[in-house]
Amino acid sequence: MCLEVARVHHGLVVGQPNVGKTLLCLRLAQASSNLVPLIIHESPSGGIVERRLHLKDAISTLVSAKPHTTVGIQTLALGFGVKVSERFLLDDTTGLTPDIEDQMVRSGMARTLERIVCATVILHVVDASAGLARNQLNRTDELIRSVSMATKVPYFLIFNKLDLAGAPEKAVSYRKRHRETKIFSISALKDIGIEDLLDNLRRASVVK
Ligand SMILES: Nc1nc2c(ncn2[C@@H]2O[C@H](COP(=O)(O)OP(=O)(O)OP(=O)(O)O)[C@@H](O)[C@H]2O)c(=O)[nH]1
Ligand SMILES: [Mg+2]
Repeated sequence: MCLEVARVHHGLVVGQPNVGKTLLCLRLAQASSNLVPLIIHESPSGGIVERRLHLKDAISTLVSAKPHTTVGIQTLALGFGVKVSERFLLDDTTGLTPDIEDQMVRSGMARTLERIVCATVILHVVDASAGLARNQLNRTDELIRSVSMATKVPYFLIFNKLDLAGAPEKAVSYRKRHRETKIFSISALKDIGIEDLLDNLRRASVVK
C-alpha cells in the first residue's frame, strides 16, 4: 500500500535475498546522520511493529547471512529533510527469488512487488561478487530491472560487496556496456561508496 502523504520521497530497496539490502539501508541512515533510526516493520500479514535502534544494535539484529532475514517491509527515515516535503523514507524489502515454498516469504515478496509502484526512486541491489556472468545480470535481476524501469522513476543499480574477490572487475565491465544506467559500486560492509549514493538520493529527492 502506498503512503498517502504528498511529496514524501520513498526509496525502495529491492534485490535478491542476502545481497546486502538491509545493511545498505542502515549505512545510508548512518551517513545521513540518523544514528538511532525508527524502524517500522510491516509483516507480510500487515502487522506493524515500531522500534528505535542504535545502528550497532540494528546491524546485529537485522543483518544476517541467512537468506530472507527480512520478511515484510522495513521502513526507516533518512536524516536529511526536516520539512515533510523533503522527508525521505527508505523501504527495505523481502528479497525476490523464484521457487520459494514458504508462504510467509511469498507474501513478503508480494508486498515488495506492490511497493514498486509507490516508489519515487528504486535502488536495485545486486551482489557483485556473485551475480554477474558475461556482463549480464542473472534472470531474476534482469526481471527486477525491467519491472523497475517500467515505473519511470529514477532507477539506481547498485553493485554491492565490492570488497570481495572479483567484484570490482565485474562492476567495471558491466558499467562499460551499460552506460545508460545509473550504476553505483559500493561495499555496505566496508562503508565504501555510501556518501556518493546518498548525494544522488538527495538530488533525486529535490521537490519538483
Ligand atoms: N563482504 C560483504 N558482505 C556484505 C556486504 N553487505 C552485506 N554483506 C553481508 O551479506 C549478508 C546479508 O546482508 P543483509 O543486509 O542482511 O542482506 P539482505 O539483502 O537484506 O538479505 P535478506 O533480508 O535476507 O534478503 C550479511 O552477512 C552481511 O554482513 C558487503 O558489502 N560486503
Ligand atoms: Mg534484509
